[in-house]
Amino acid sequence: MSFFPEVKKISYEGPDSRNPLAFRHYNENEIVEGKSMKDHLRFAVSYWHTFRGTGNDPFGPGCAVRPWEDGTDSVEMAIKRVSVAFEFMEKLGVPFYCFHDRDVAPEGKTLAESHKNLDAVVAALAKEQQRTGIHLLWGTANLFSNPRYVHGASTSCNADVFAYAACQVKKMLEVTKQLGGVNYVFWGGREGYMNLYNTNLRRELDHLGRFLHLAVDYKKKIGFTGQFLIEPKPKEPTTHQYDSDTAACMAFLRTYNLANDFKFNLETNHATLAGHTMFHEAMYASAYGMLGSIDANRGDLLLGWDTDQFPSDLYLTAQVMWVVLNQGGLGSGGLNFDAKVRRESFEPIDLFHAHIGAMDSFAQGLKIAAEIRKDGVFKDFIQQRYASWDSGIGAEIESGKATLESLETYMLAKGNSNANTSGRQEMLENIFNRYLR
Ligand code: XUL
Ligand code: CO
Repeated sequence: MSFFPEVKKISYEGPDSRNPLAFRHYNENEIVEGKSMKDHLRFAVSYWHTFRGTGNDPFGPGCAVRPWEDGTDSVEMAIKRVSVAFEFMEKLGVPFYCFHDRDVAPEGKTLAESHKNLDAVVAALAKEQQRTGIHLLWGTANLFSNPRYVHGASTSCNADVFAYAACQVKKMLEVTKQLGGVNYVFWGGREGYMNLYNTNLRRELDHLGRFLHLAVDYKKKIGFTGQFLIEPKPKEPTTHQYDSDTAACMAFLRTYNLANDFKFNLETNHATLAGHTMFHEAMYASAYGMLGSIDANRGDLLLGWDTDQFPSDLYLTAQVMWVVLNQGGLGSGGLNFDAKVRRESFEPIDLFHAHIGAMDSFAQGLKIAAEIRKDGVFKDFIQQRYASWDSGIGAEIESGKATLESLETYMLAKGNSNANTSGRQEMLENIFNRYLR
């Protein structure tokens, strides 16, 4: 039985194609810098948006047309949905997917019942992974939807809630390992506060640190070798999330002695909500060897919330891929489309249009970034810009040899500093535009 009978496997037709159900840039076997596009980009579909999204918003209920849904939240429906998901992903040609425990299976009345429901659906996921060769990029636990998480999960004022959340993570670590997942994501759902009058901030952060340590310990115990990823987000649903941006998360991870066990899963719309560009967040994480994976989406710059739109901006994709190529790839990470079709795009075929466009945007961004790297324009400029640090006084400062006294002796003898040179920002922006074609 087919759920998308009108769609054949999406193929690459080249930049001149006018077929909206074809790739114009994503050619999975095309080699860029010695590696296939498929291996560079490691695209993943998000189960929650693509197979559980209904198009509901604060002003109205869901309106998405999904003919396969029977209106129940049963295990049978969940298993049928697995077939829908894998047919979609196979036709799209993505190598990976990602899910939360509660995306794939209904929550039961007790923890035991929830585990049982999940096991039943995981068996179906394993079978489909086997059949299609599609892999799990990462698993995660939904520690934010159930009303028990109203005050947070590991940062809840209620210790029982911490315990329940820990059980969900334990189970999802086992499931992710069982399905061969190559990463595990922690997004701090409601780990933050709405109001400081009722919040013991230090105690909550200590609990978050404790929670992540328990996960690291269990990961080692069961021999799960996937990479742990933390996903920063500054606000929404809480006023202030503890994992607000890359720099704040790094301070947190270092404070709680977790920096060696985590990398980042950076999401574009979270970066913009934090008042940064994704370019900044990616560069910051990469500079410290911490850029592990990406939730590839975008926000609407005129709206102040997490709109989770599909990426289509070539500046964004080229900048991100430039950072990724410069660090030698994403390792076990990938580009997960944590993105949802607009409420107005309610037909199943819109799911294809959205993913095709996003994959093409990143494939084009990859090609642009590779061209820029081939010519070495920015690299050479930056190297030249910092040349004063390569020898003489600059090298003495960097190596730790210089003291305030030695710097004074140096400058008293010299009299004044060397003249500065221009940063050439506009010229460099013009050069970047040269590659956008
Ligand atoms: C929420 C968000 C999550 C995480 C996984 O804004 O991005 O979907 O990616 O929990
Ligand atoms: Co995300």
